[in-house]
Amino acid sequence: MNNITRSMLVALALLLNACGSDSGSSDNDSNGGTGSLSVGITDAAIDEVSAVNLRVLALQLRRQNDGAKDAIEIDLRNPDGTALEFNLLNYQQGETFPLFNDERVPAGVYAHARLVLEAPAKTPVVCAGQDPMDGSHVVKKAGGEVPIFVPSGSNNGVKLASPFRVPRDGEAAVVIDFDLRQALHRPSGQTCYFLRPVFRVEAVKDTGRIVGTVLLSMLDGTNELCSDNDPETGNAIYVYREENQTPGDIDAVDDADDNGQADPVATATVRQDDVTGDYEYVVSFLSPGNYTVAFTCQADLDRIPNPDGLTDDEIQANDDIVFQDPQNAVVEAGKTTVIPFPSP
Ligand SMILES: [Ca+2]
Ligand SMILES: [Ca+2]
Ligand SMILES: [Ca+2]
Ligand SMILES: [Ca+2]
Repeated sequence: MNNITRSMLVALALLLNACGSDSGSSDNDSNGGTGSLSVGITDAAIDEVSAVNLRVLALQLRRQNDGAKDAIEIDLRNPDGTALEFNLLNYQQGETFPLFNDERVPAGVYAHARLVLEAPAKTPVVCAGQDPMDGSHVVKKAGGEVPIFVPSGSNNGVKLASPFRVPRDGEAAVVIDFDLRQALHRPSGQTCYFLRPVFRVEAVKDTGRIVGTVLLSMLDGTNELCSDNDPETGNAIYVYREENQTPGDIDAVDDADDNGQADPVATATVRQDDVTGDYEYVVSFLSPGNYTVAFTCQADLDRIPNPDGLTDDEIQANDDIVFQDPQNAVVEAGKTTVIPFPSP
């Protein structure tokens, strides 16, 4: 099958090396020295685009205890000053694009990250009139390039659920997992694709993955739980932190106000293997722990929140999509956990 419907996992691999020590007065990494950092990027999927060409200018990182200090900025532009451009869709299913390697950064625990993208339009209207080639843009399957708009309110970066440490005189490799299913959408009535900063940053050596197959009868419409009878569309695996969670959609409603439904921490597109014909998924770069994993063949009906929406419904994007066969999964560092659908 086409490889466009697969999960777009954009891993931004970041390798950090800490070095030196300027004060030596504390064993707290935040108080001196640097380390080496390397970062790669990977992603998860949407069905209607054939390329998501991000132009990245910089990565900003903030340590846990830095308070109001300026973020540490790593310039990612090419030597000629142009943005670093790559197609996120080329880095999926555990593949990563190296953003940089062995960059010297202050040692410490990093808890906040922001990717600075080239996306010049300040409003959706300006974006609609912009030449797509002037910044980050998508290429539609149906043909044509469309600019990417980054709403100002969603340009503040993300607080990391799994802060990572760059040891003094040591090194760290992290991956930025950009979940496009949760990040990229085109609100109704809009020309541009909107990009929310929905990504995770994980220390590569401390992560594991979940893989599995999905039986054809769960996704071809025969069980009447799918959005259509096309086995190529709308199929995704949603992953939730902690076991025994009630699977929920991608929305801006907290669990407690959402009938106890959890919000996914990661998603992966189910795709057909060209050789075996099996429908498969891979969720990479998960920190160790307990998870709930569920399948849906209605992912195409799952809207994502639009903070600039005109109605509460658009802002929250709370959708009642059907999940099949939620199962618990344990992830261990360096290991692969196999979760087939249906459960054995
Ligand atoms: Ca379908
Ligand atoms: Ca929710
Ligand atoms: Ca939704
Ligand atoms: Ca919900």
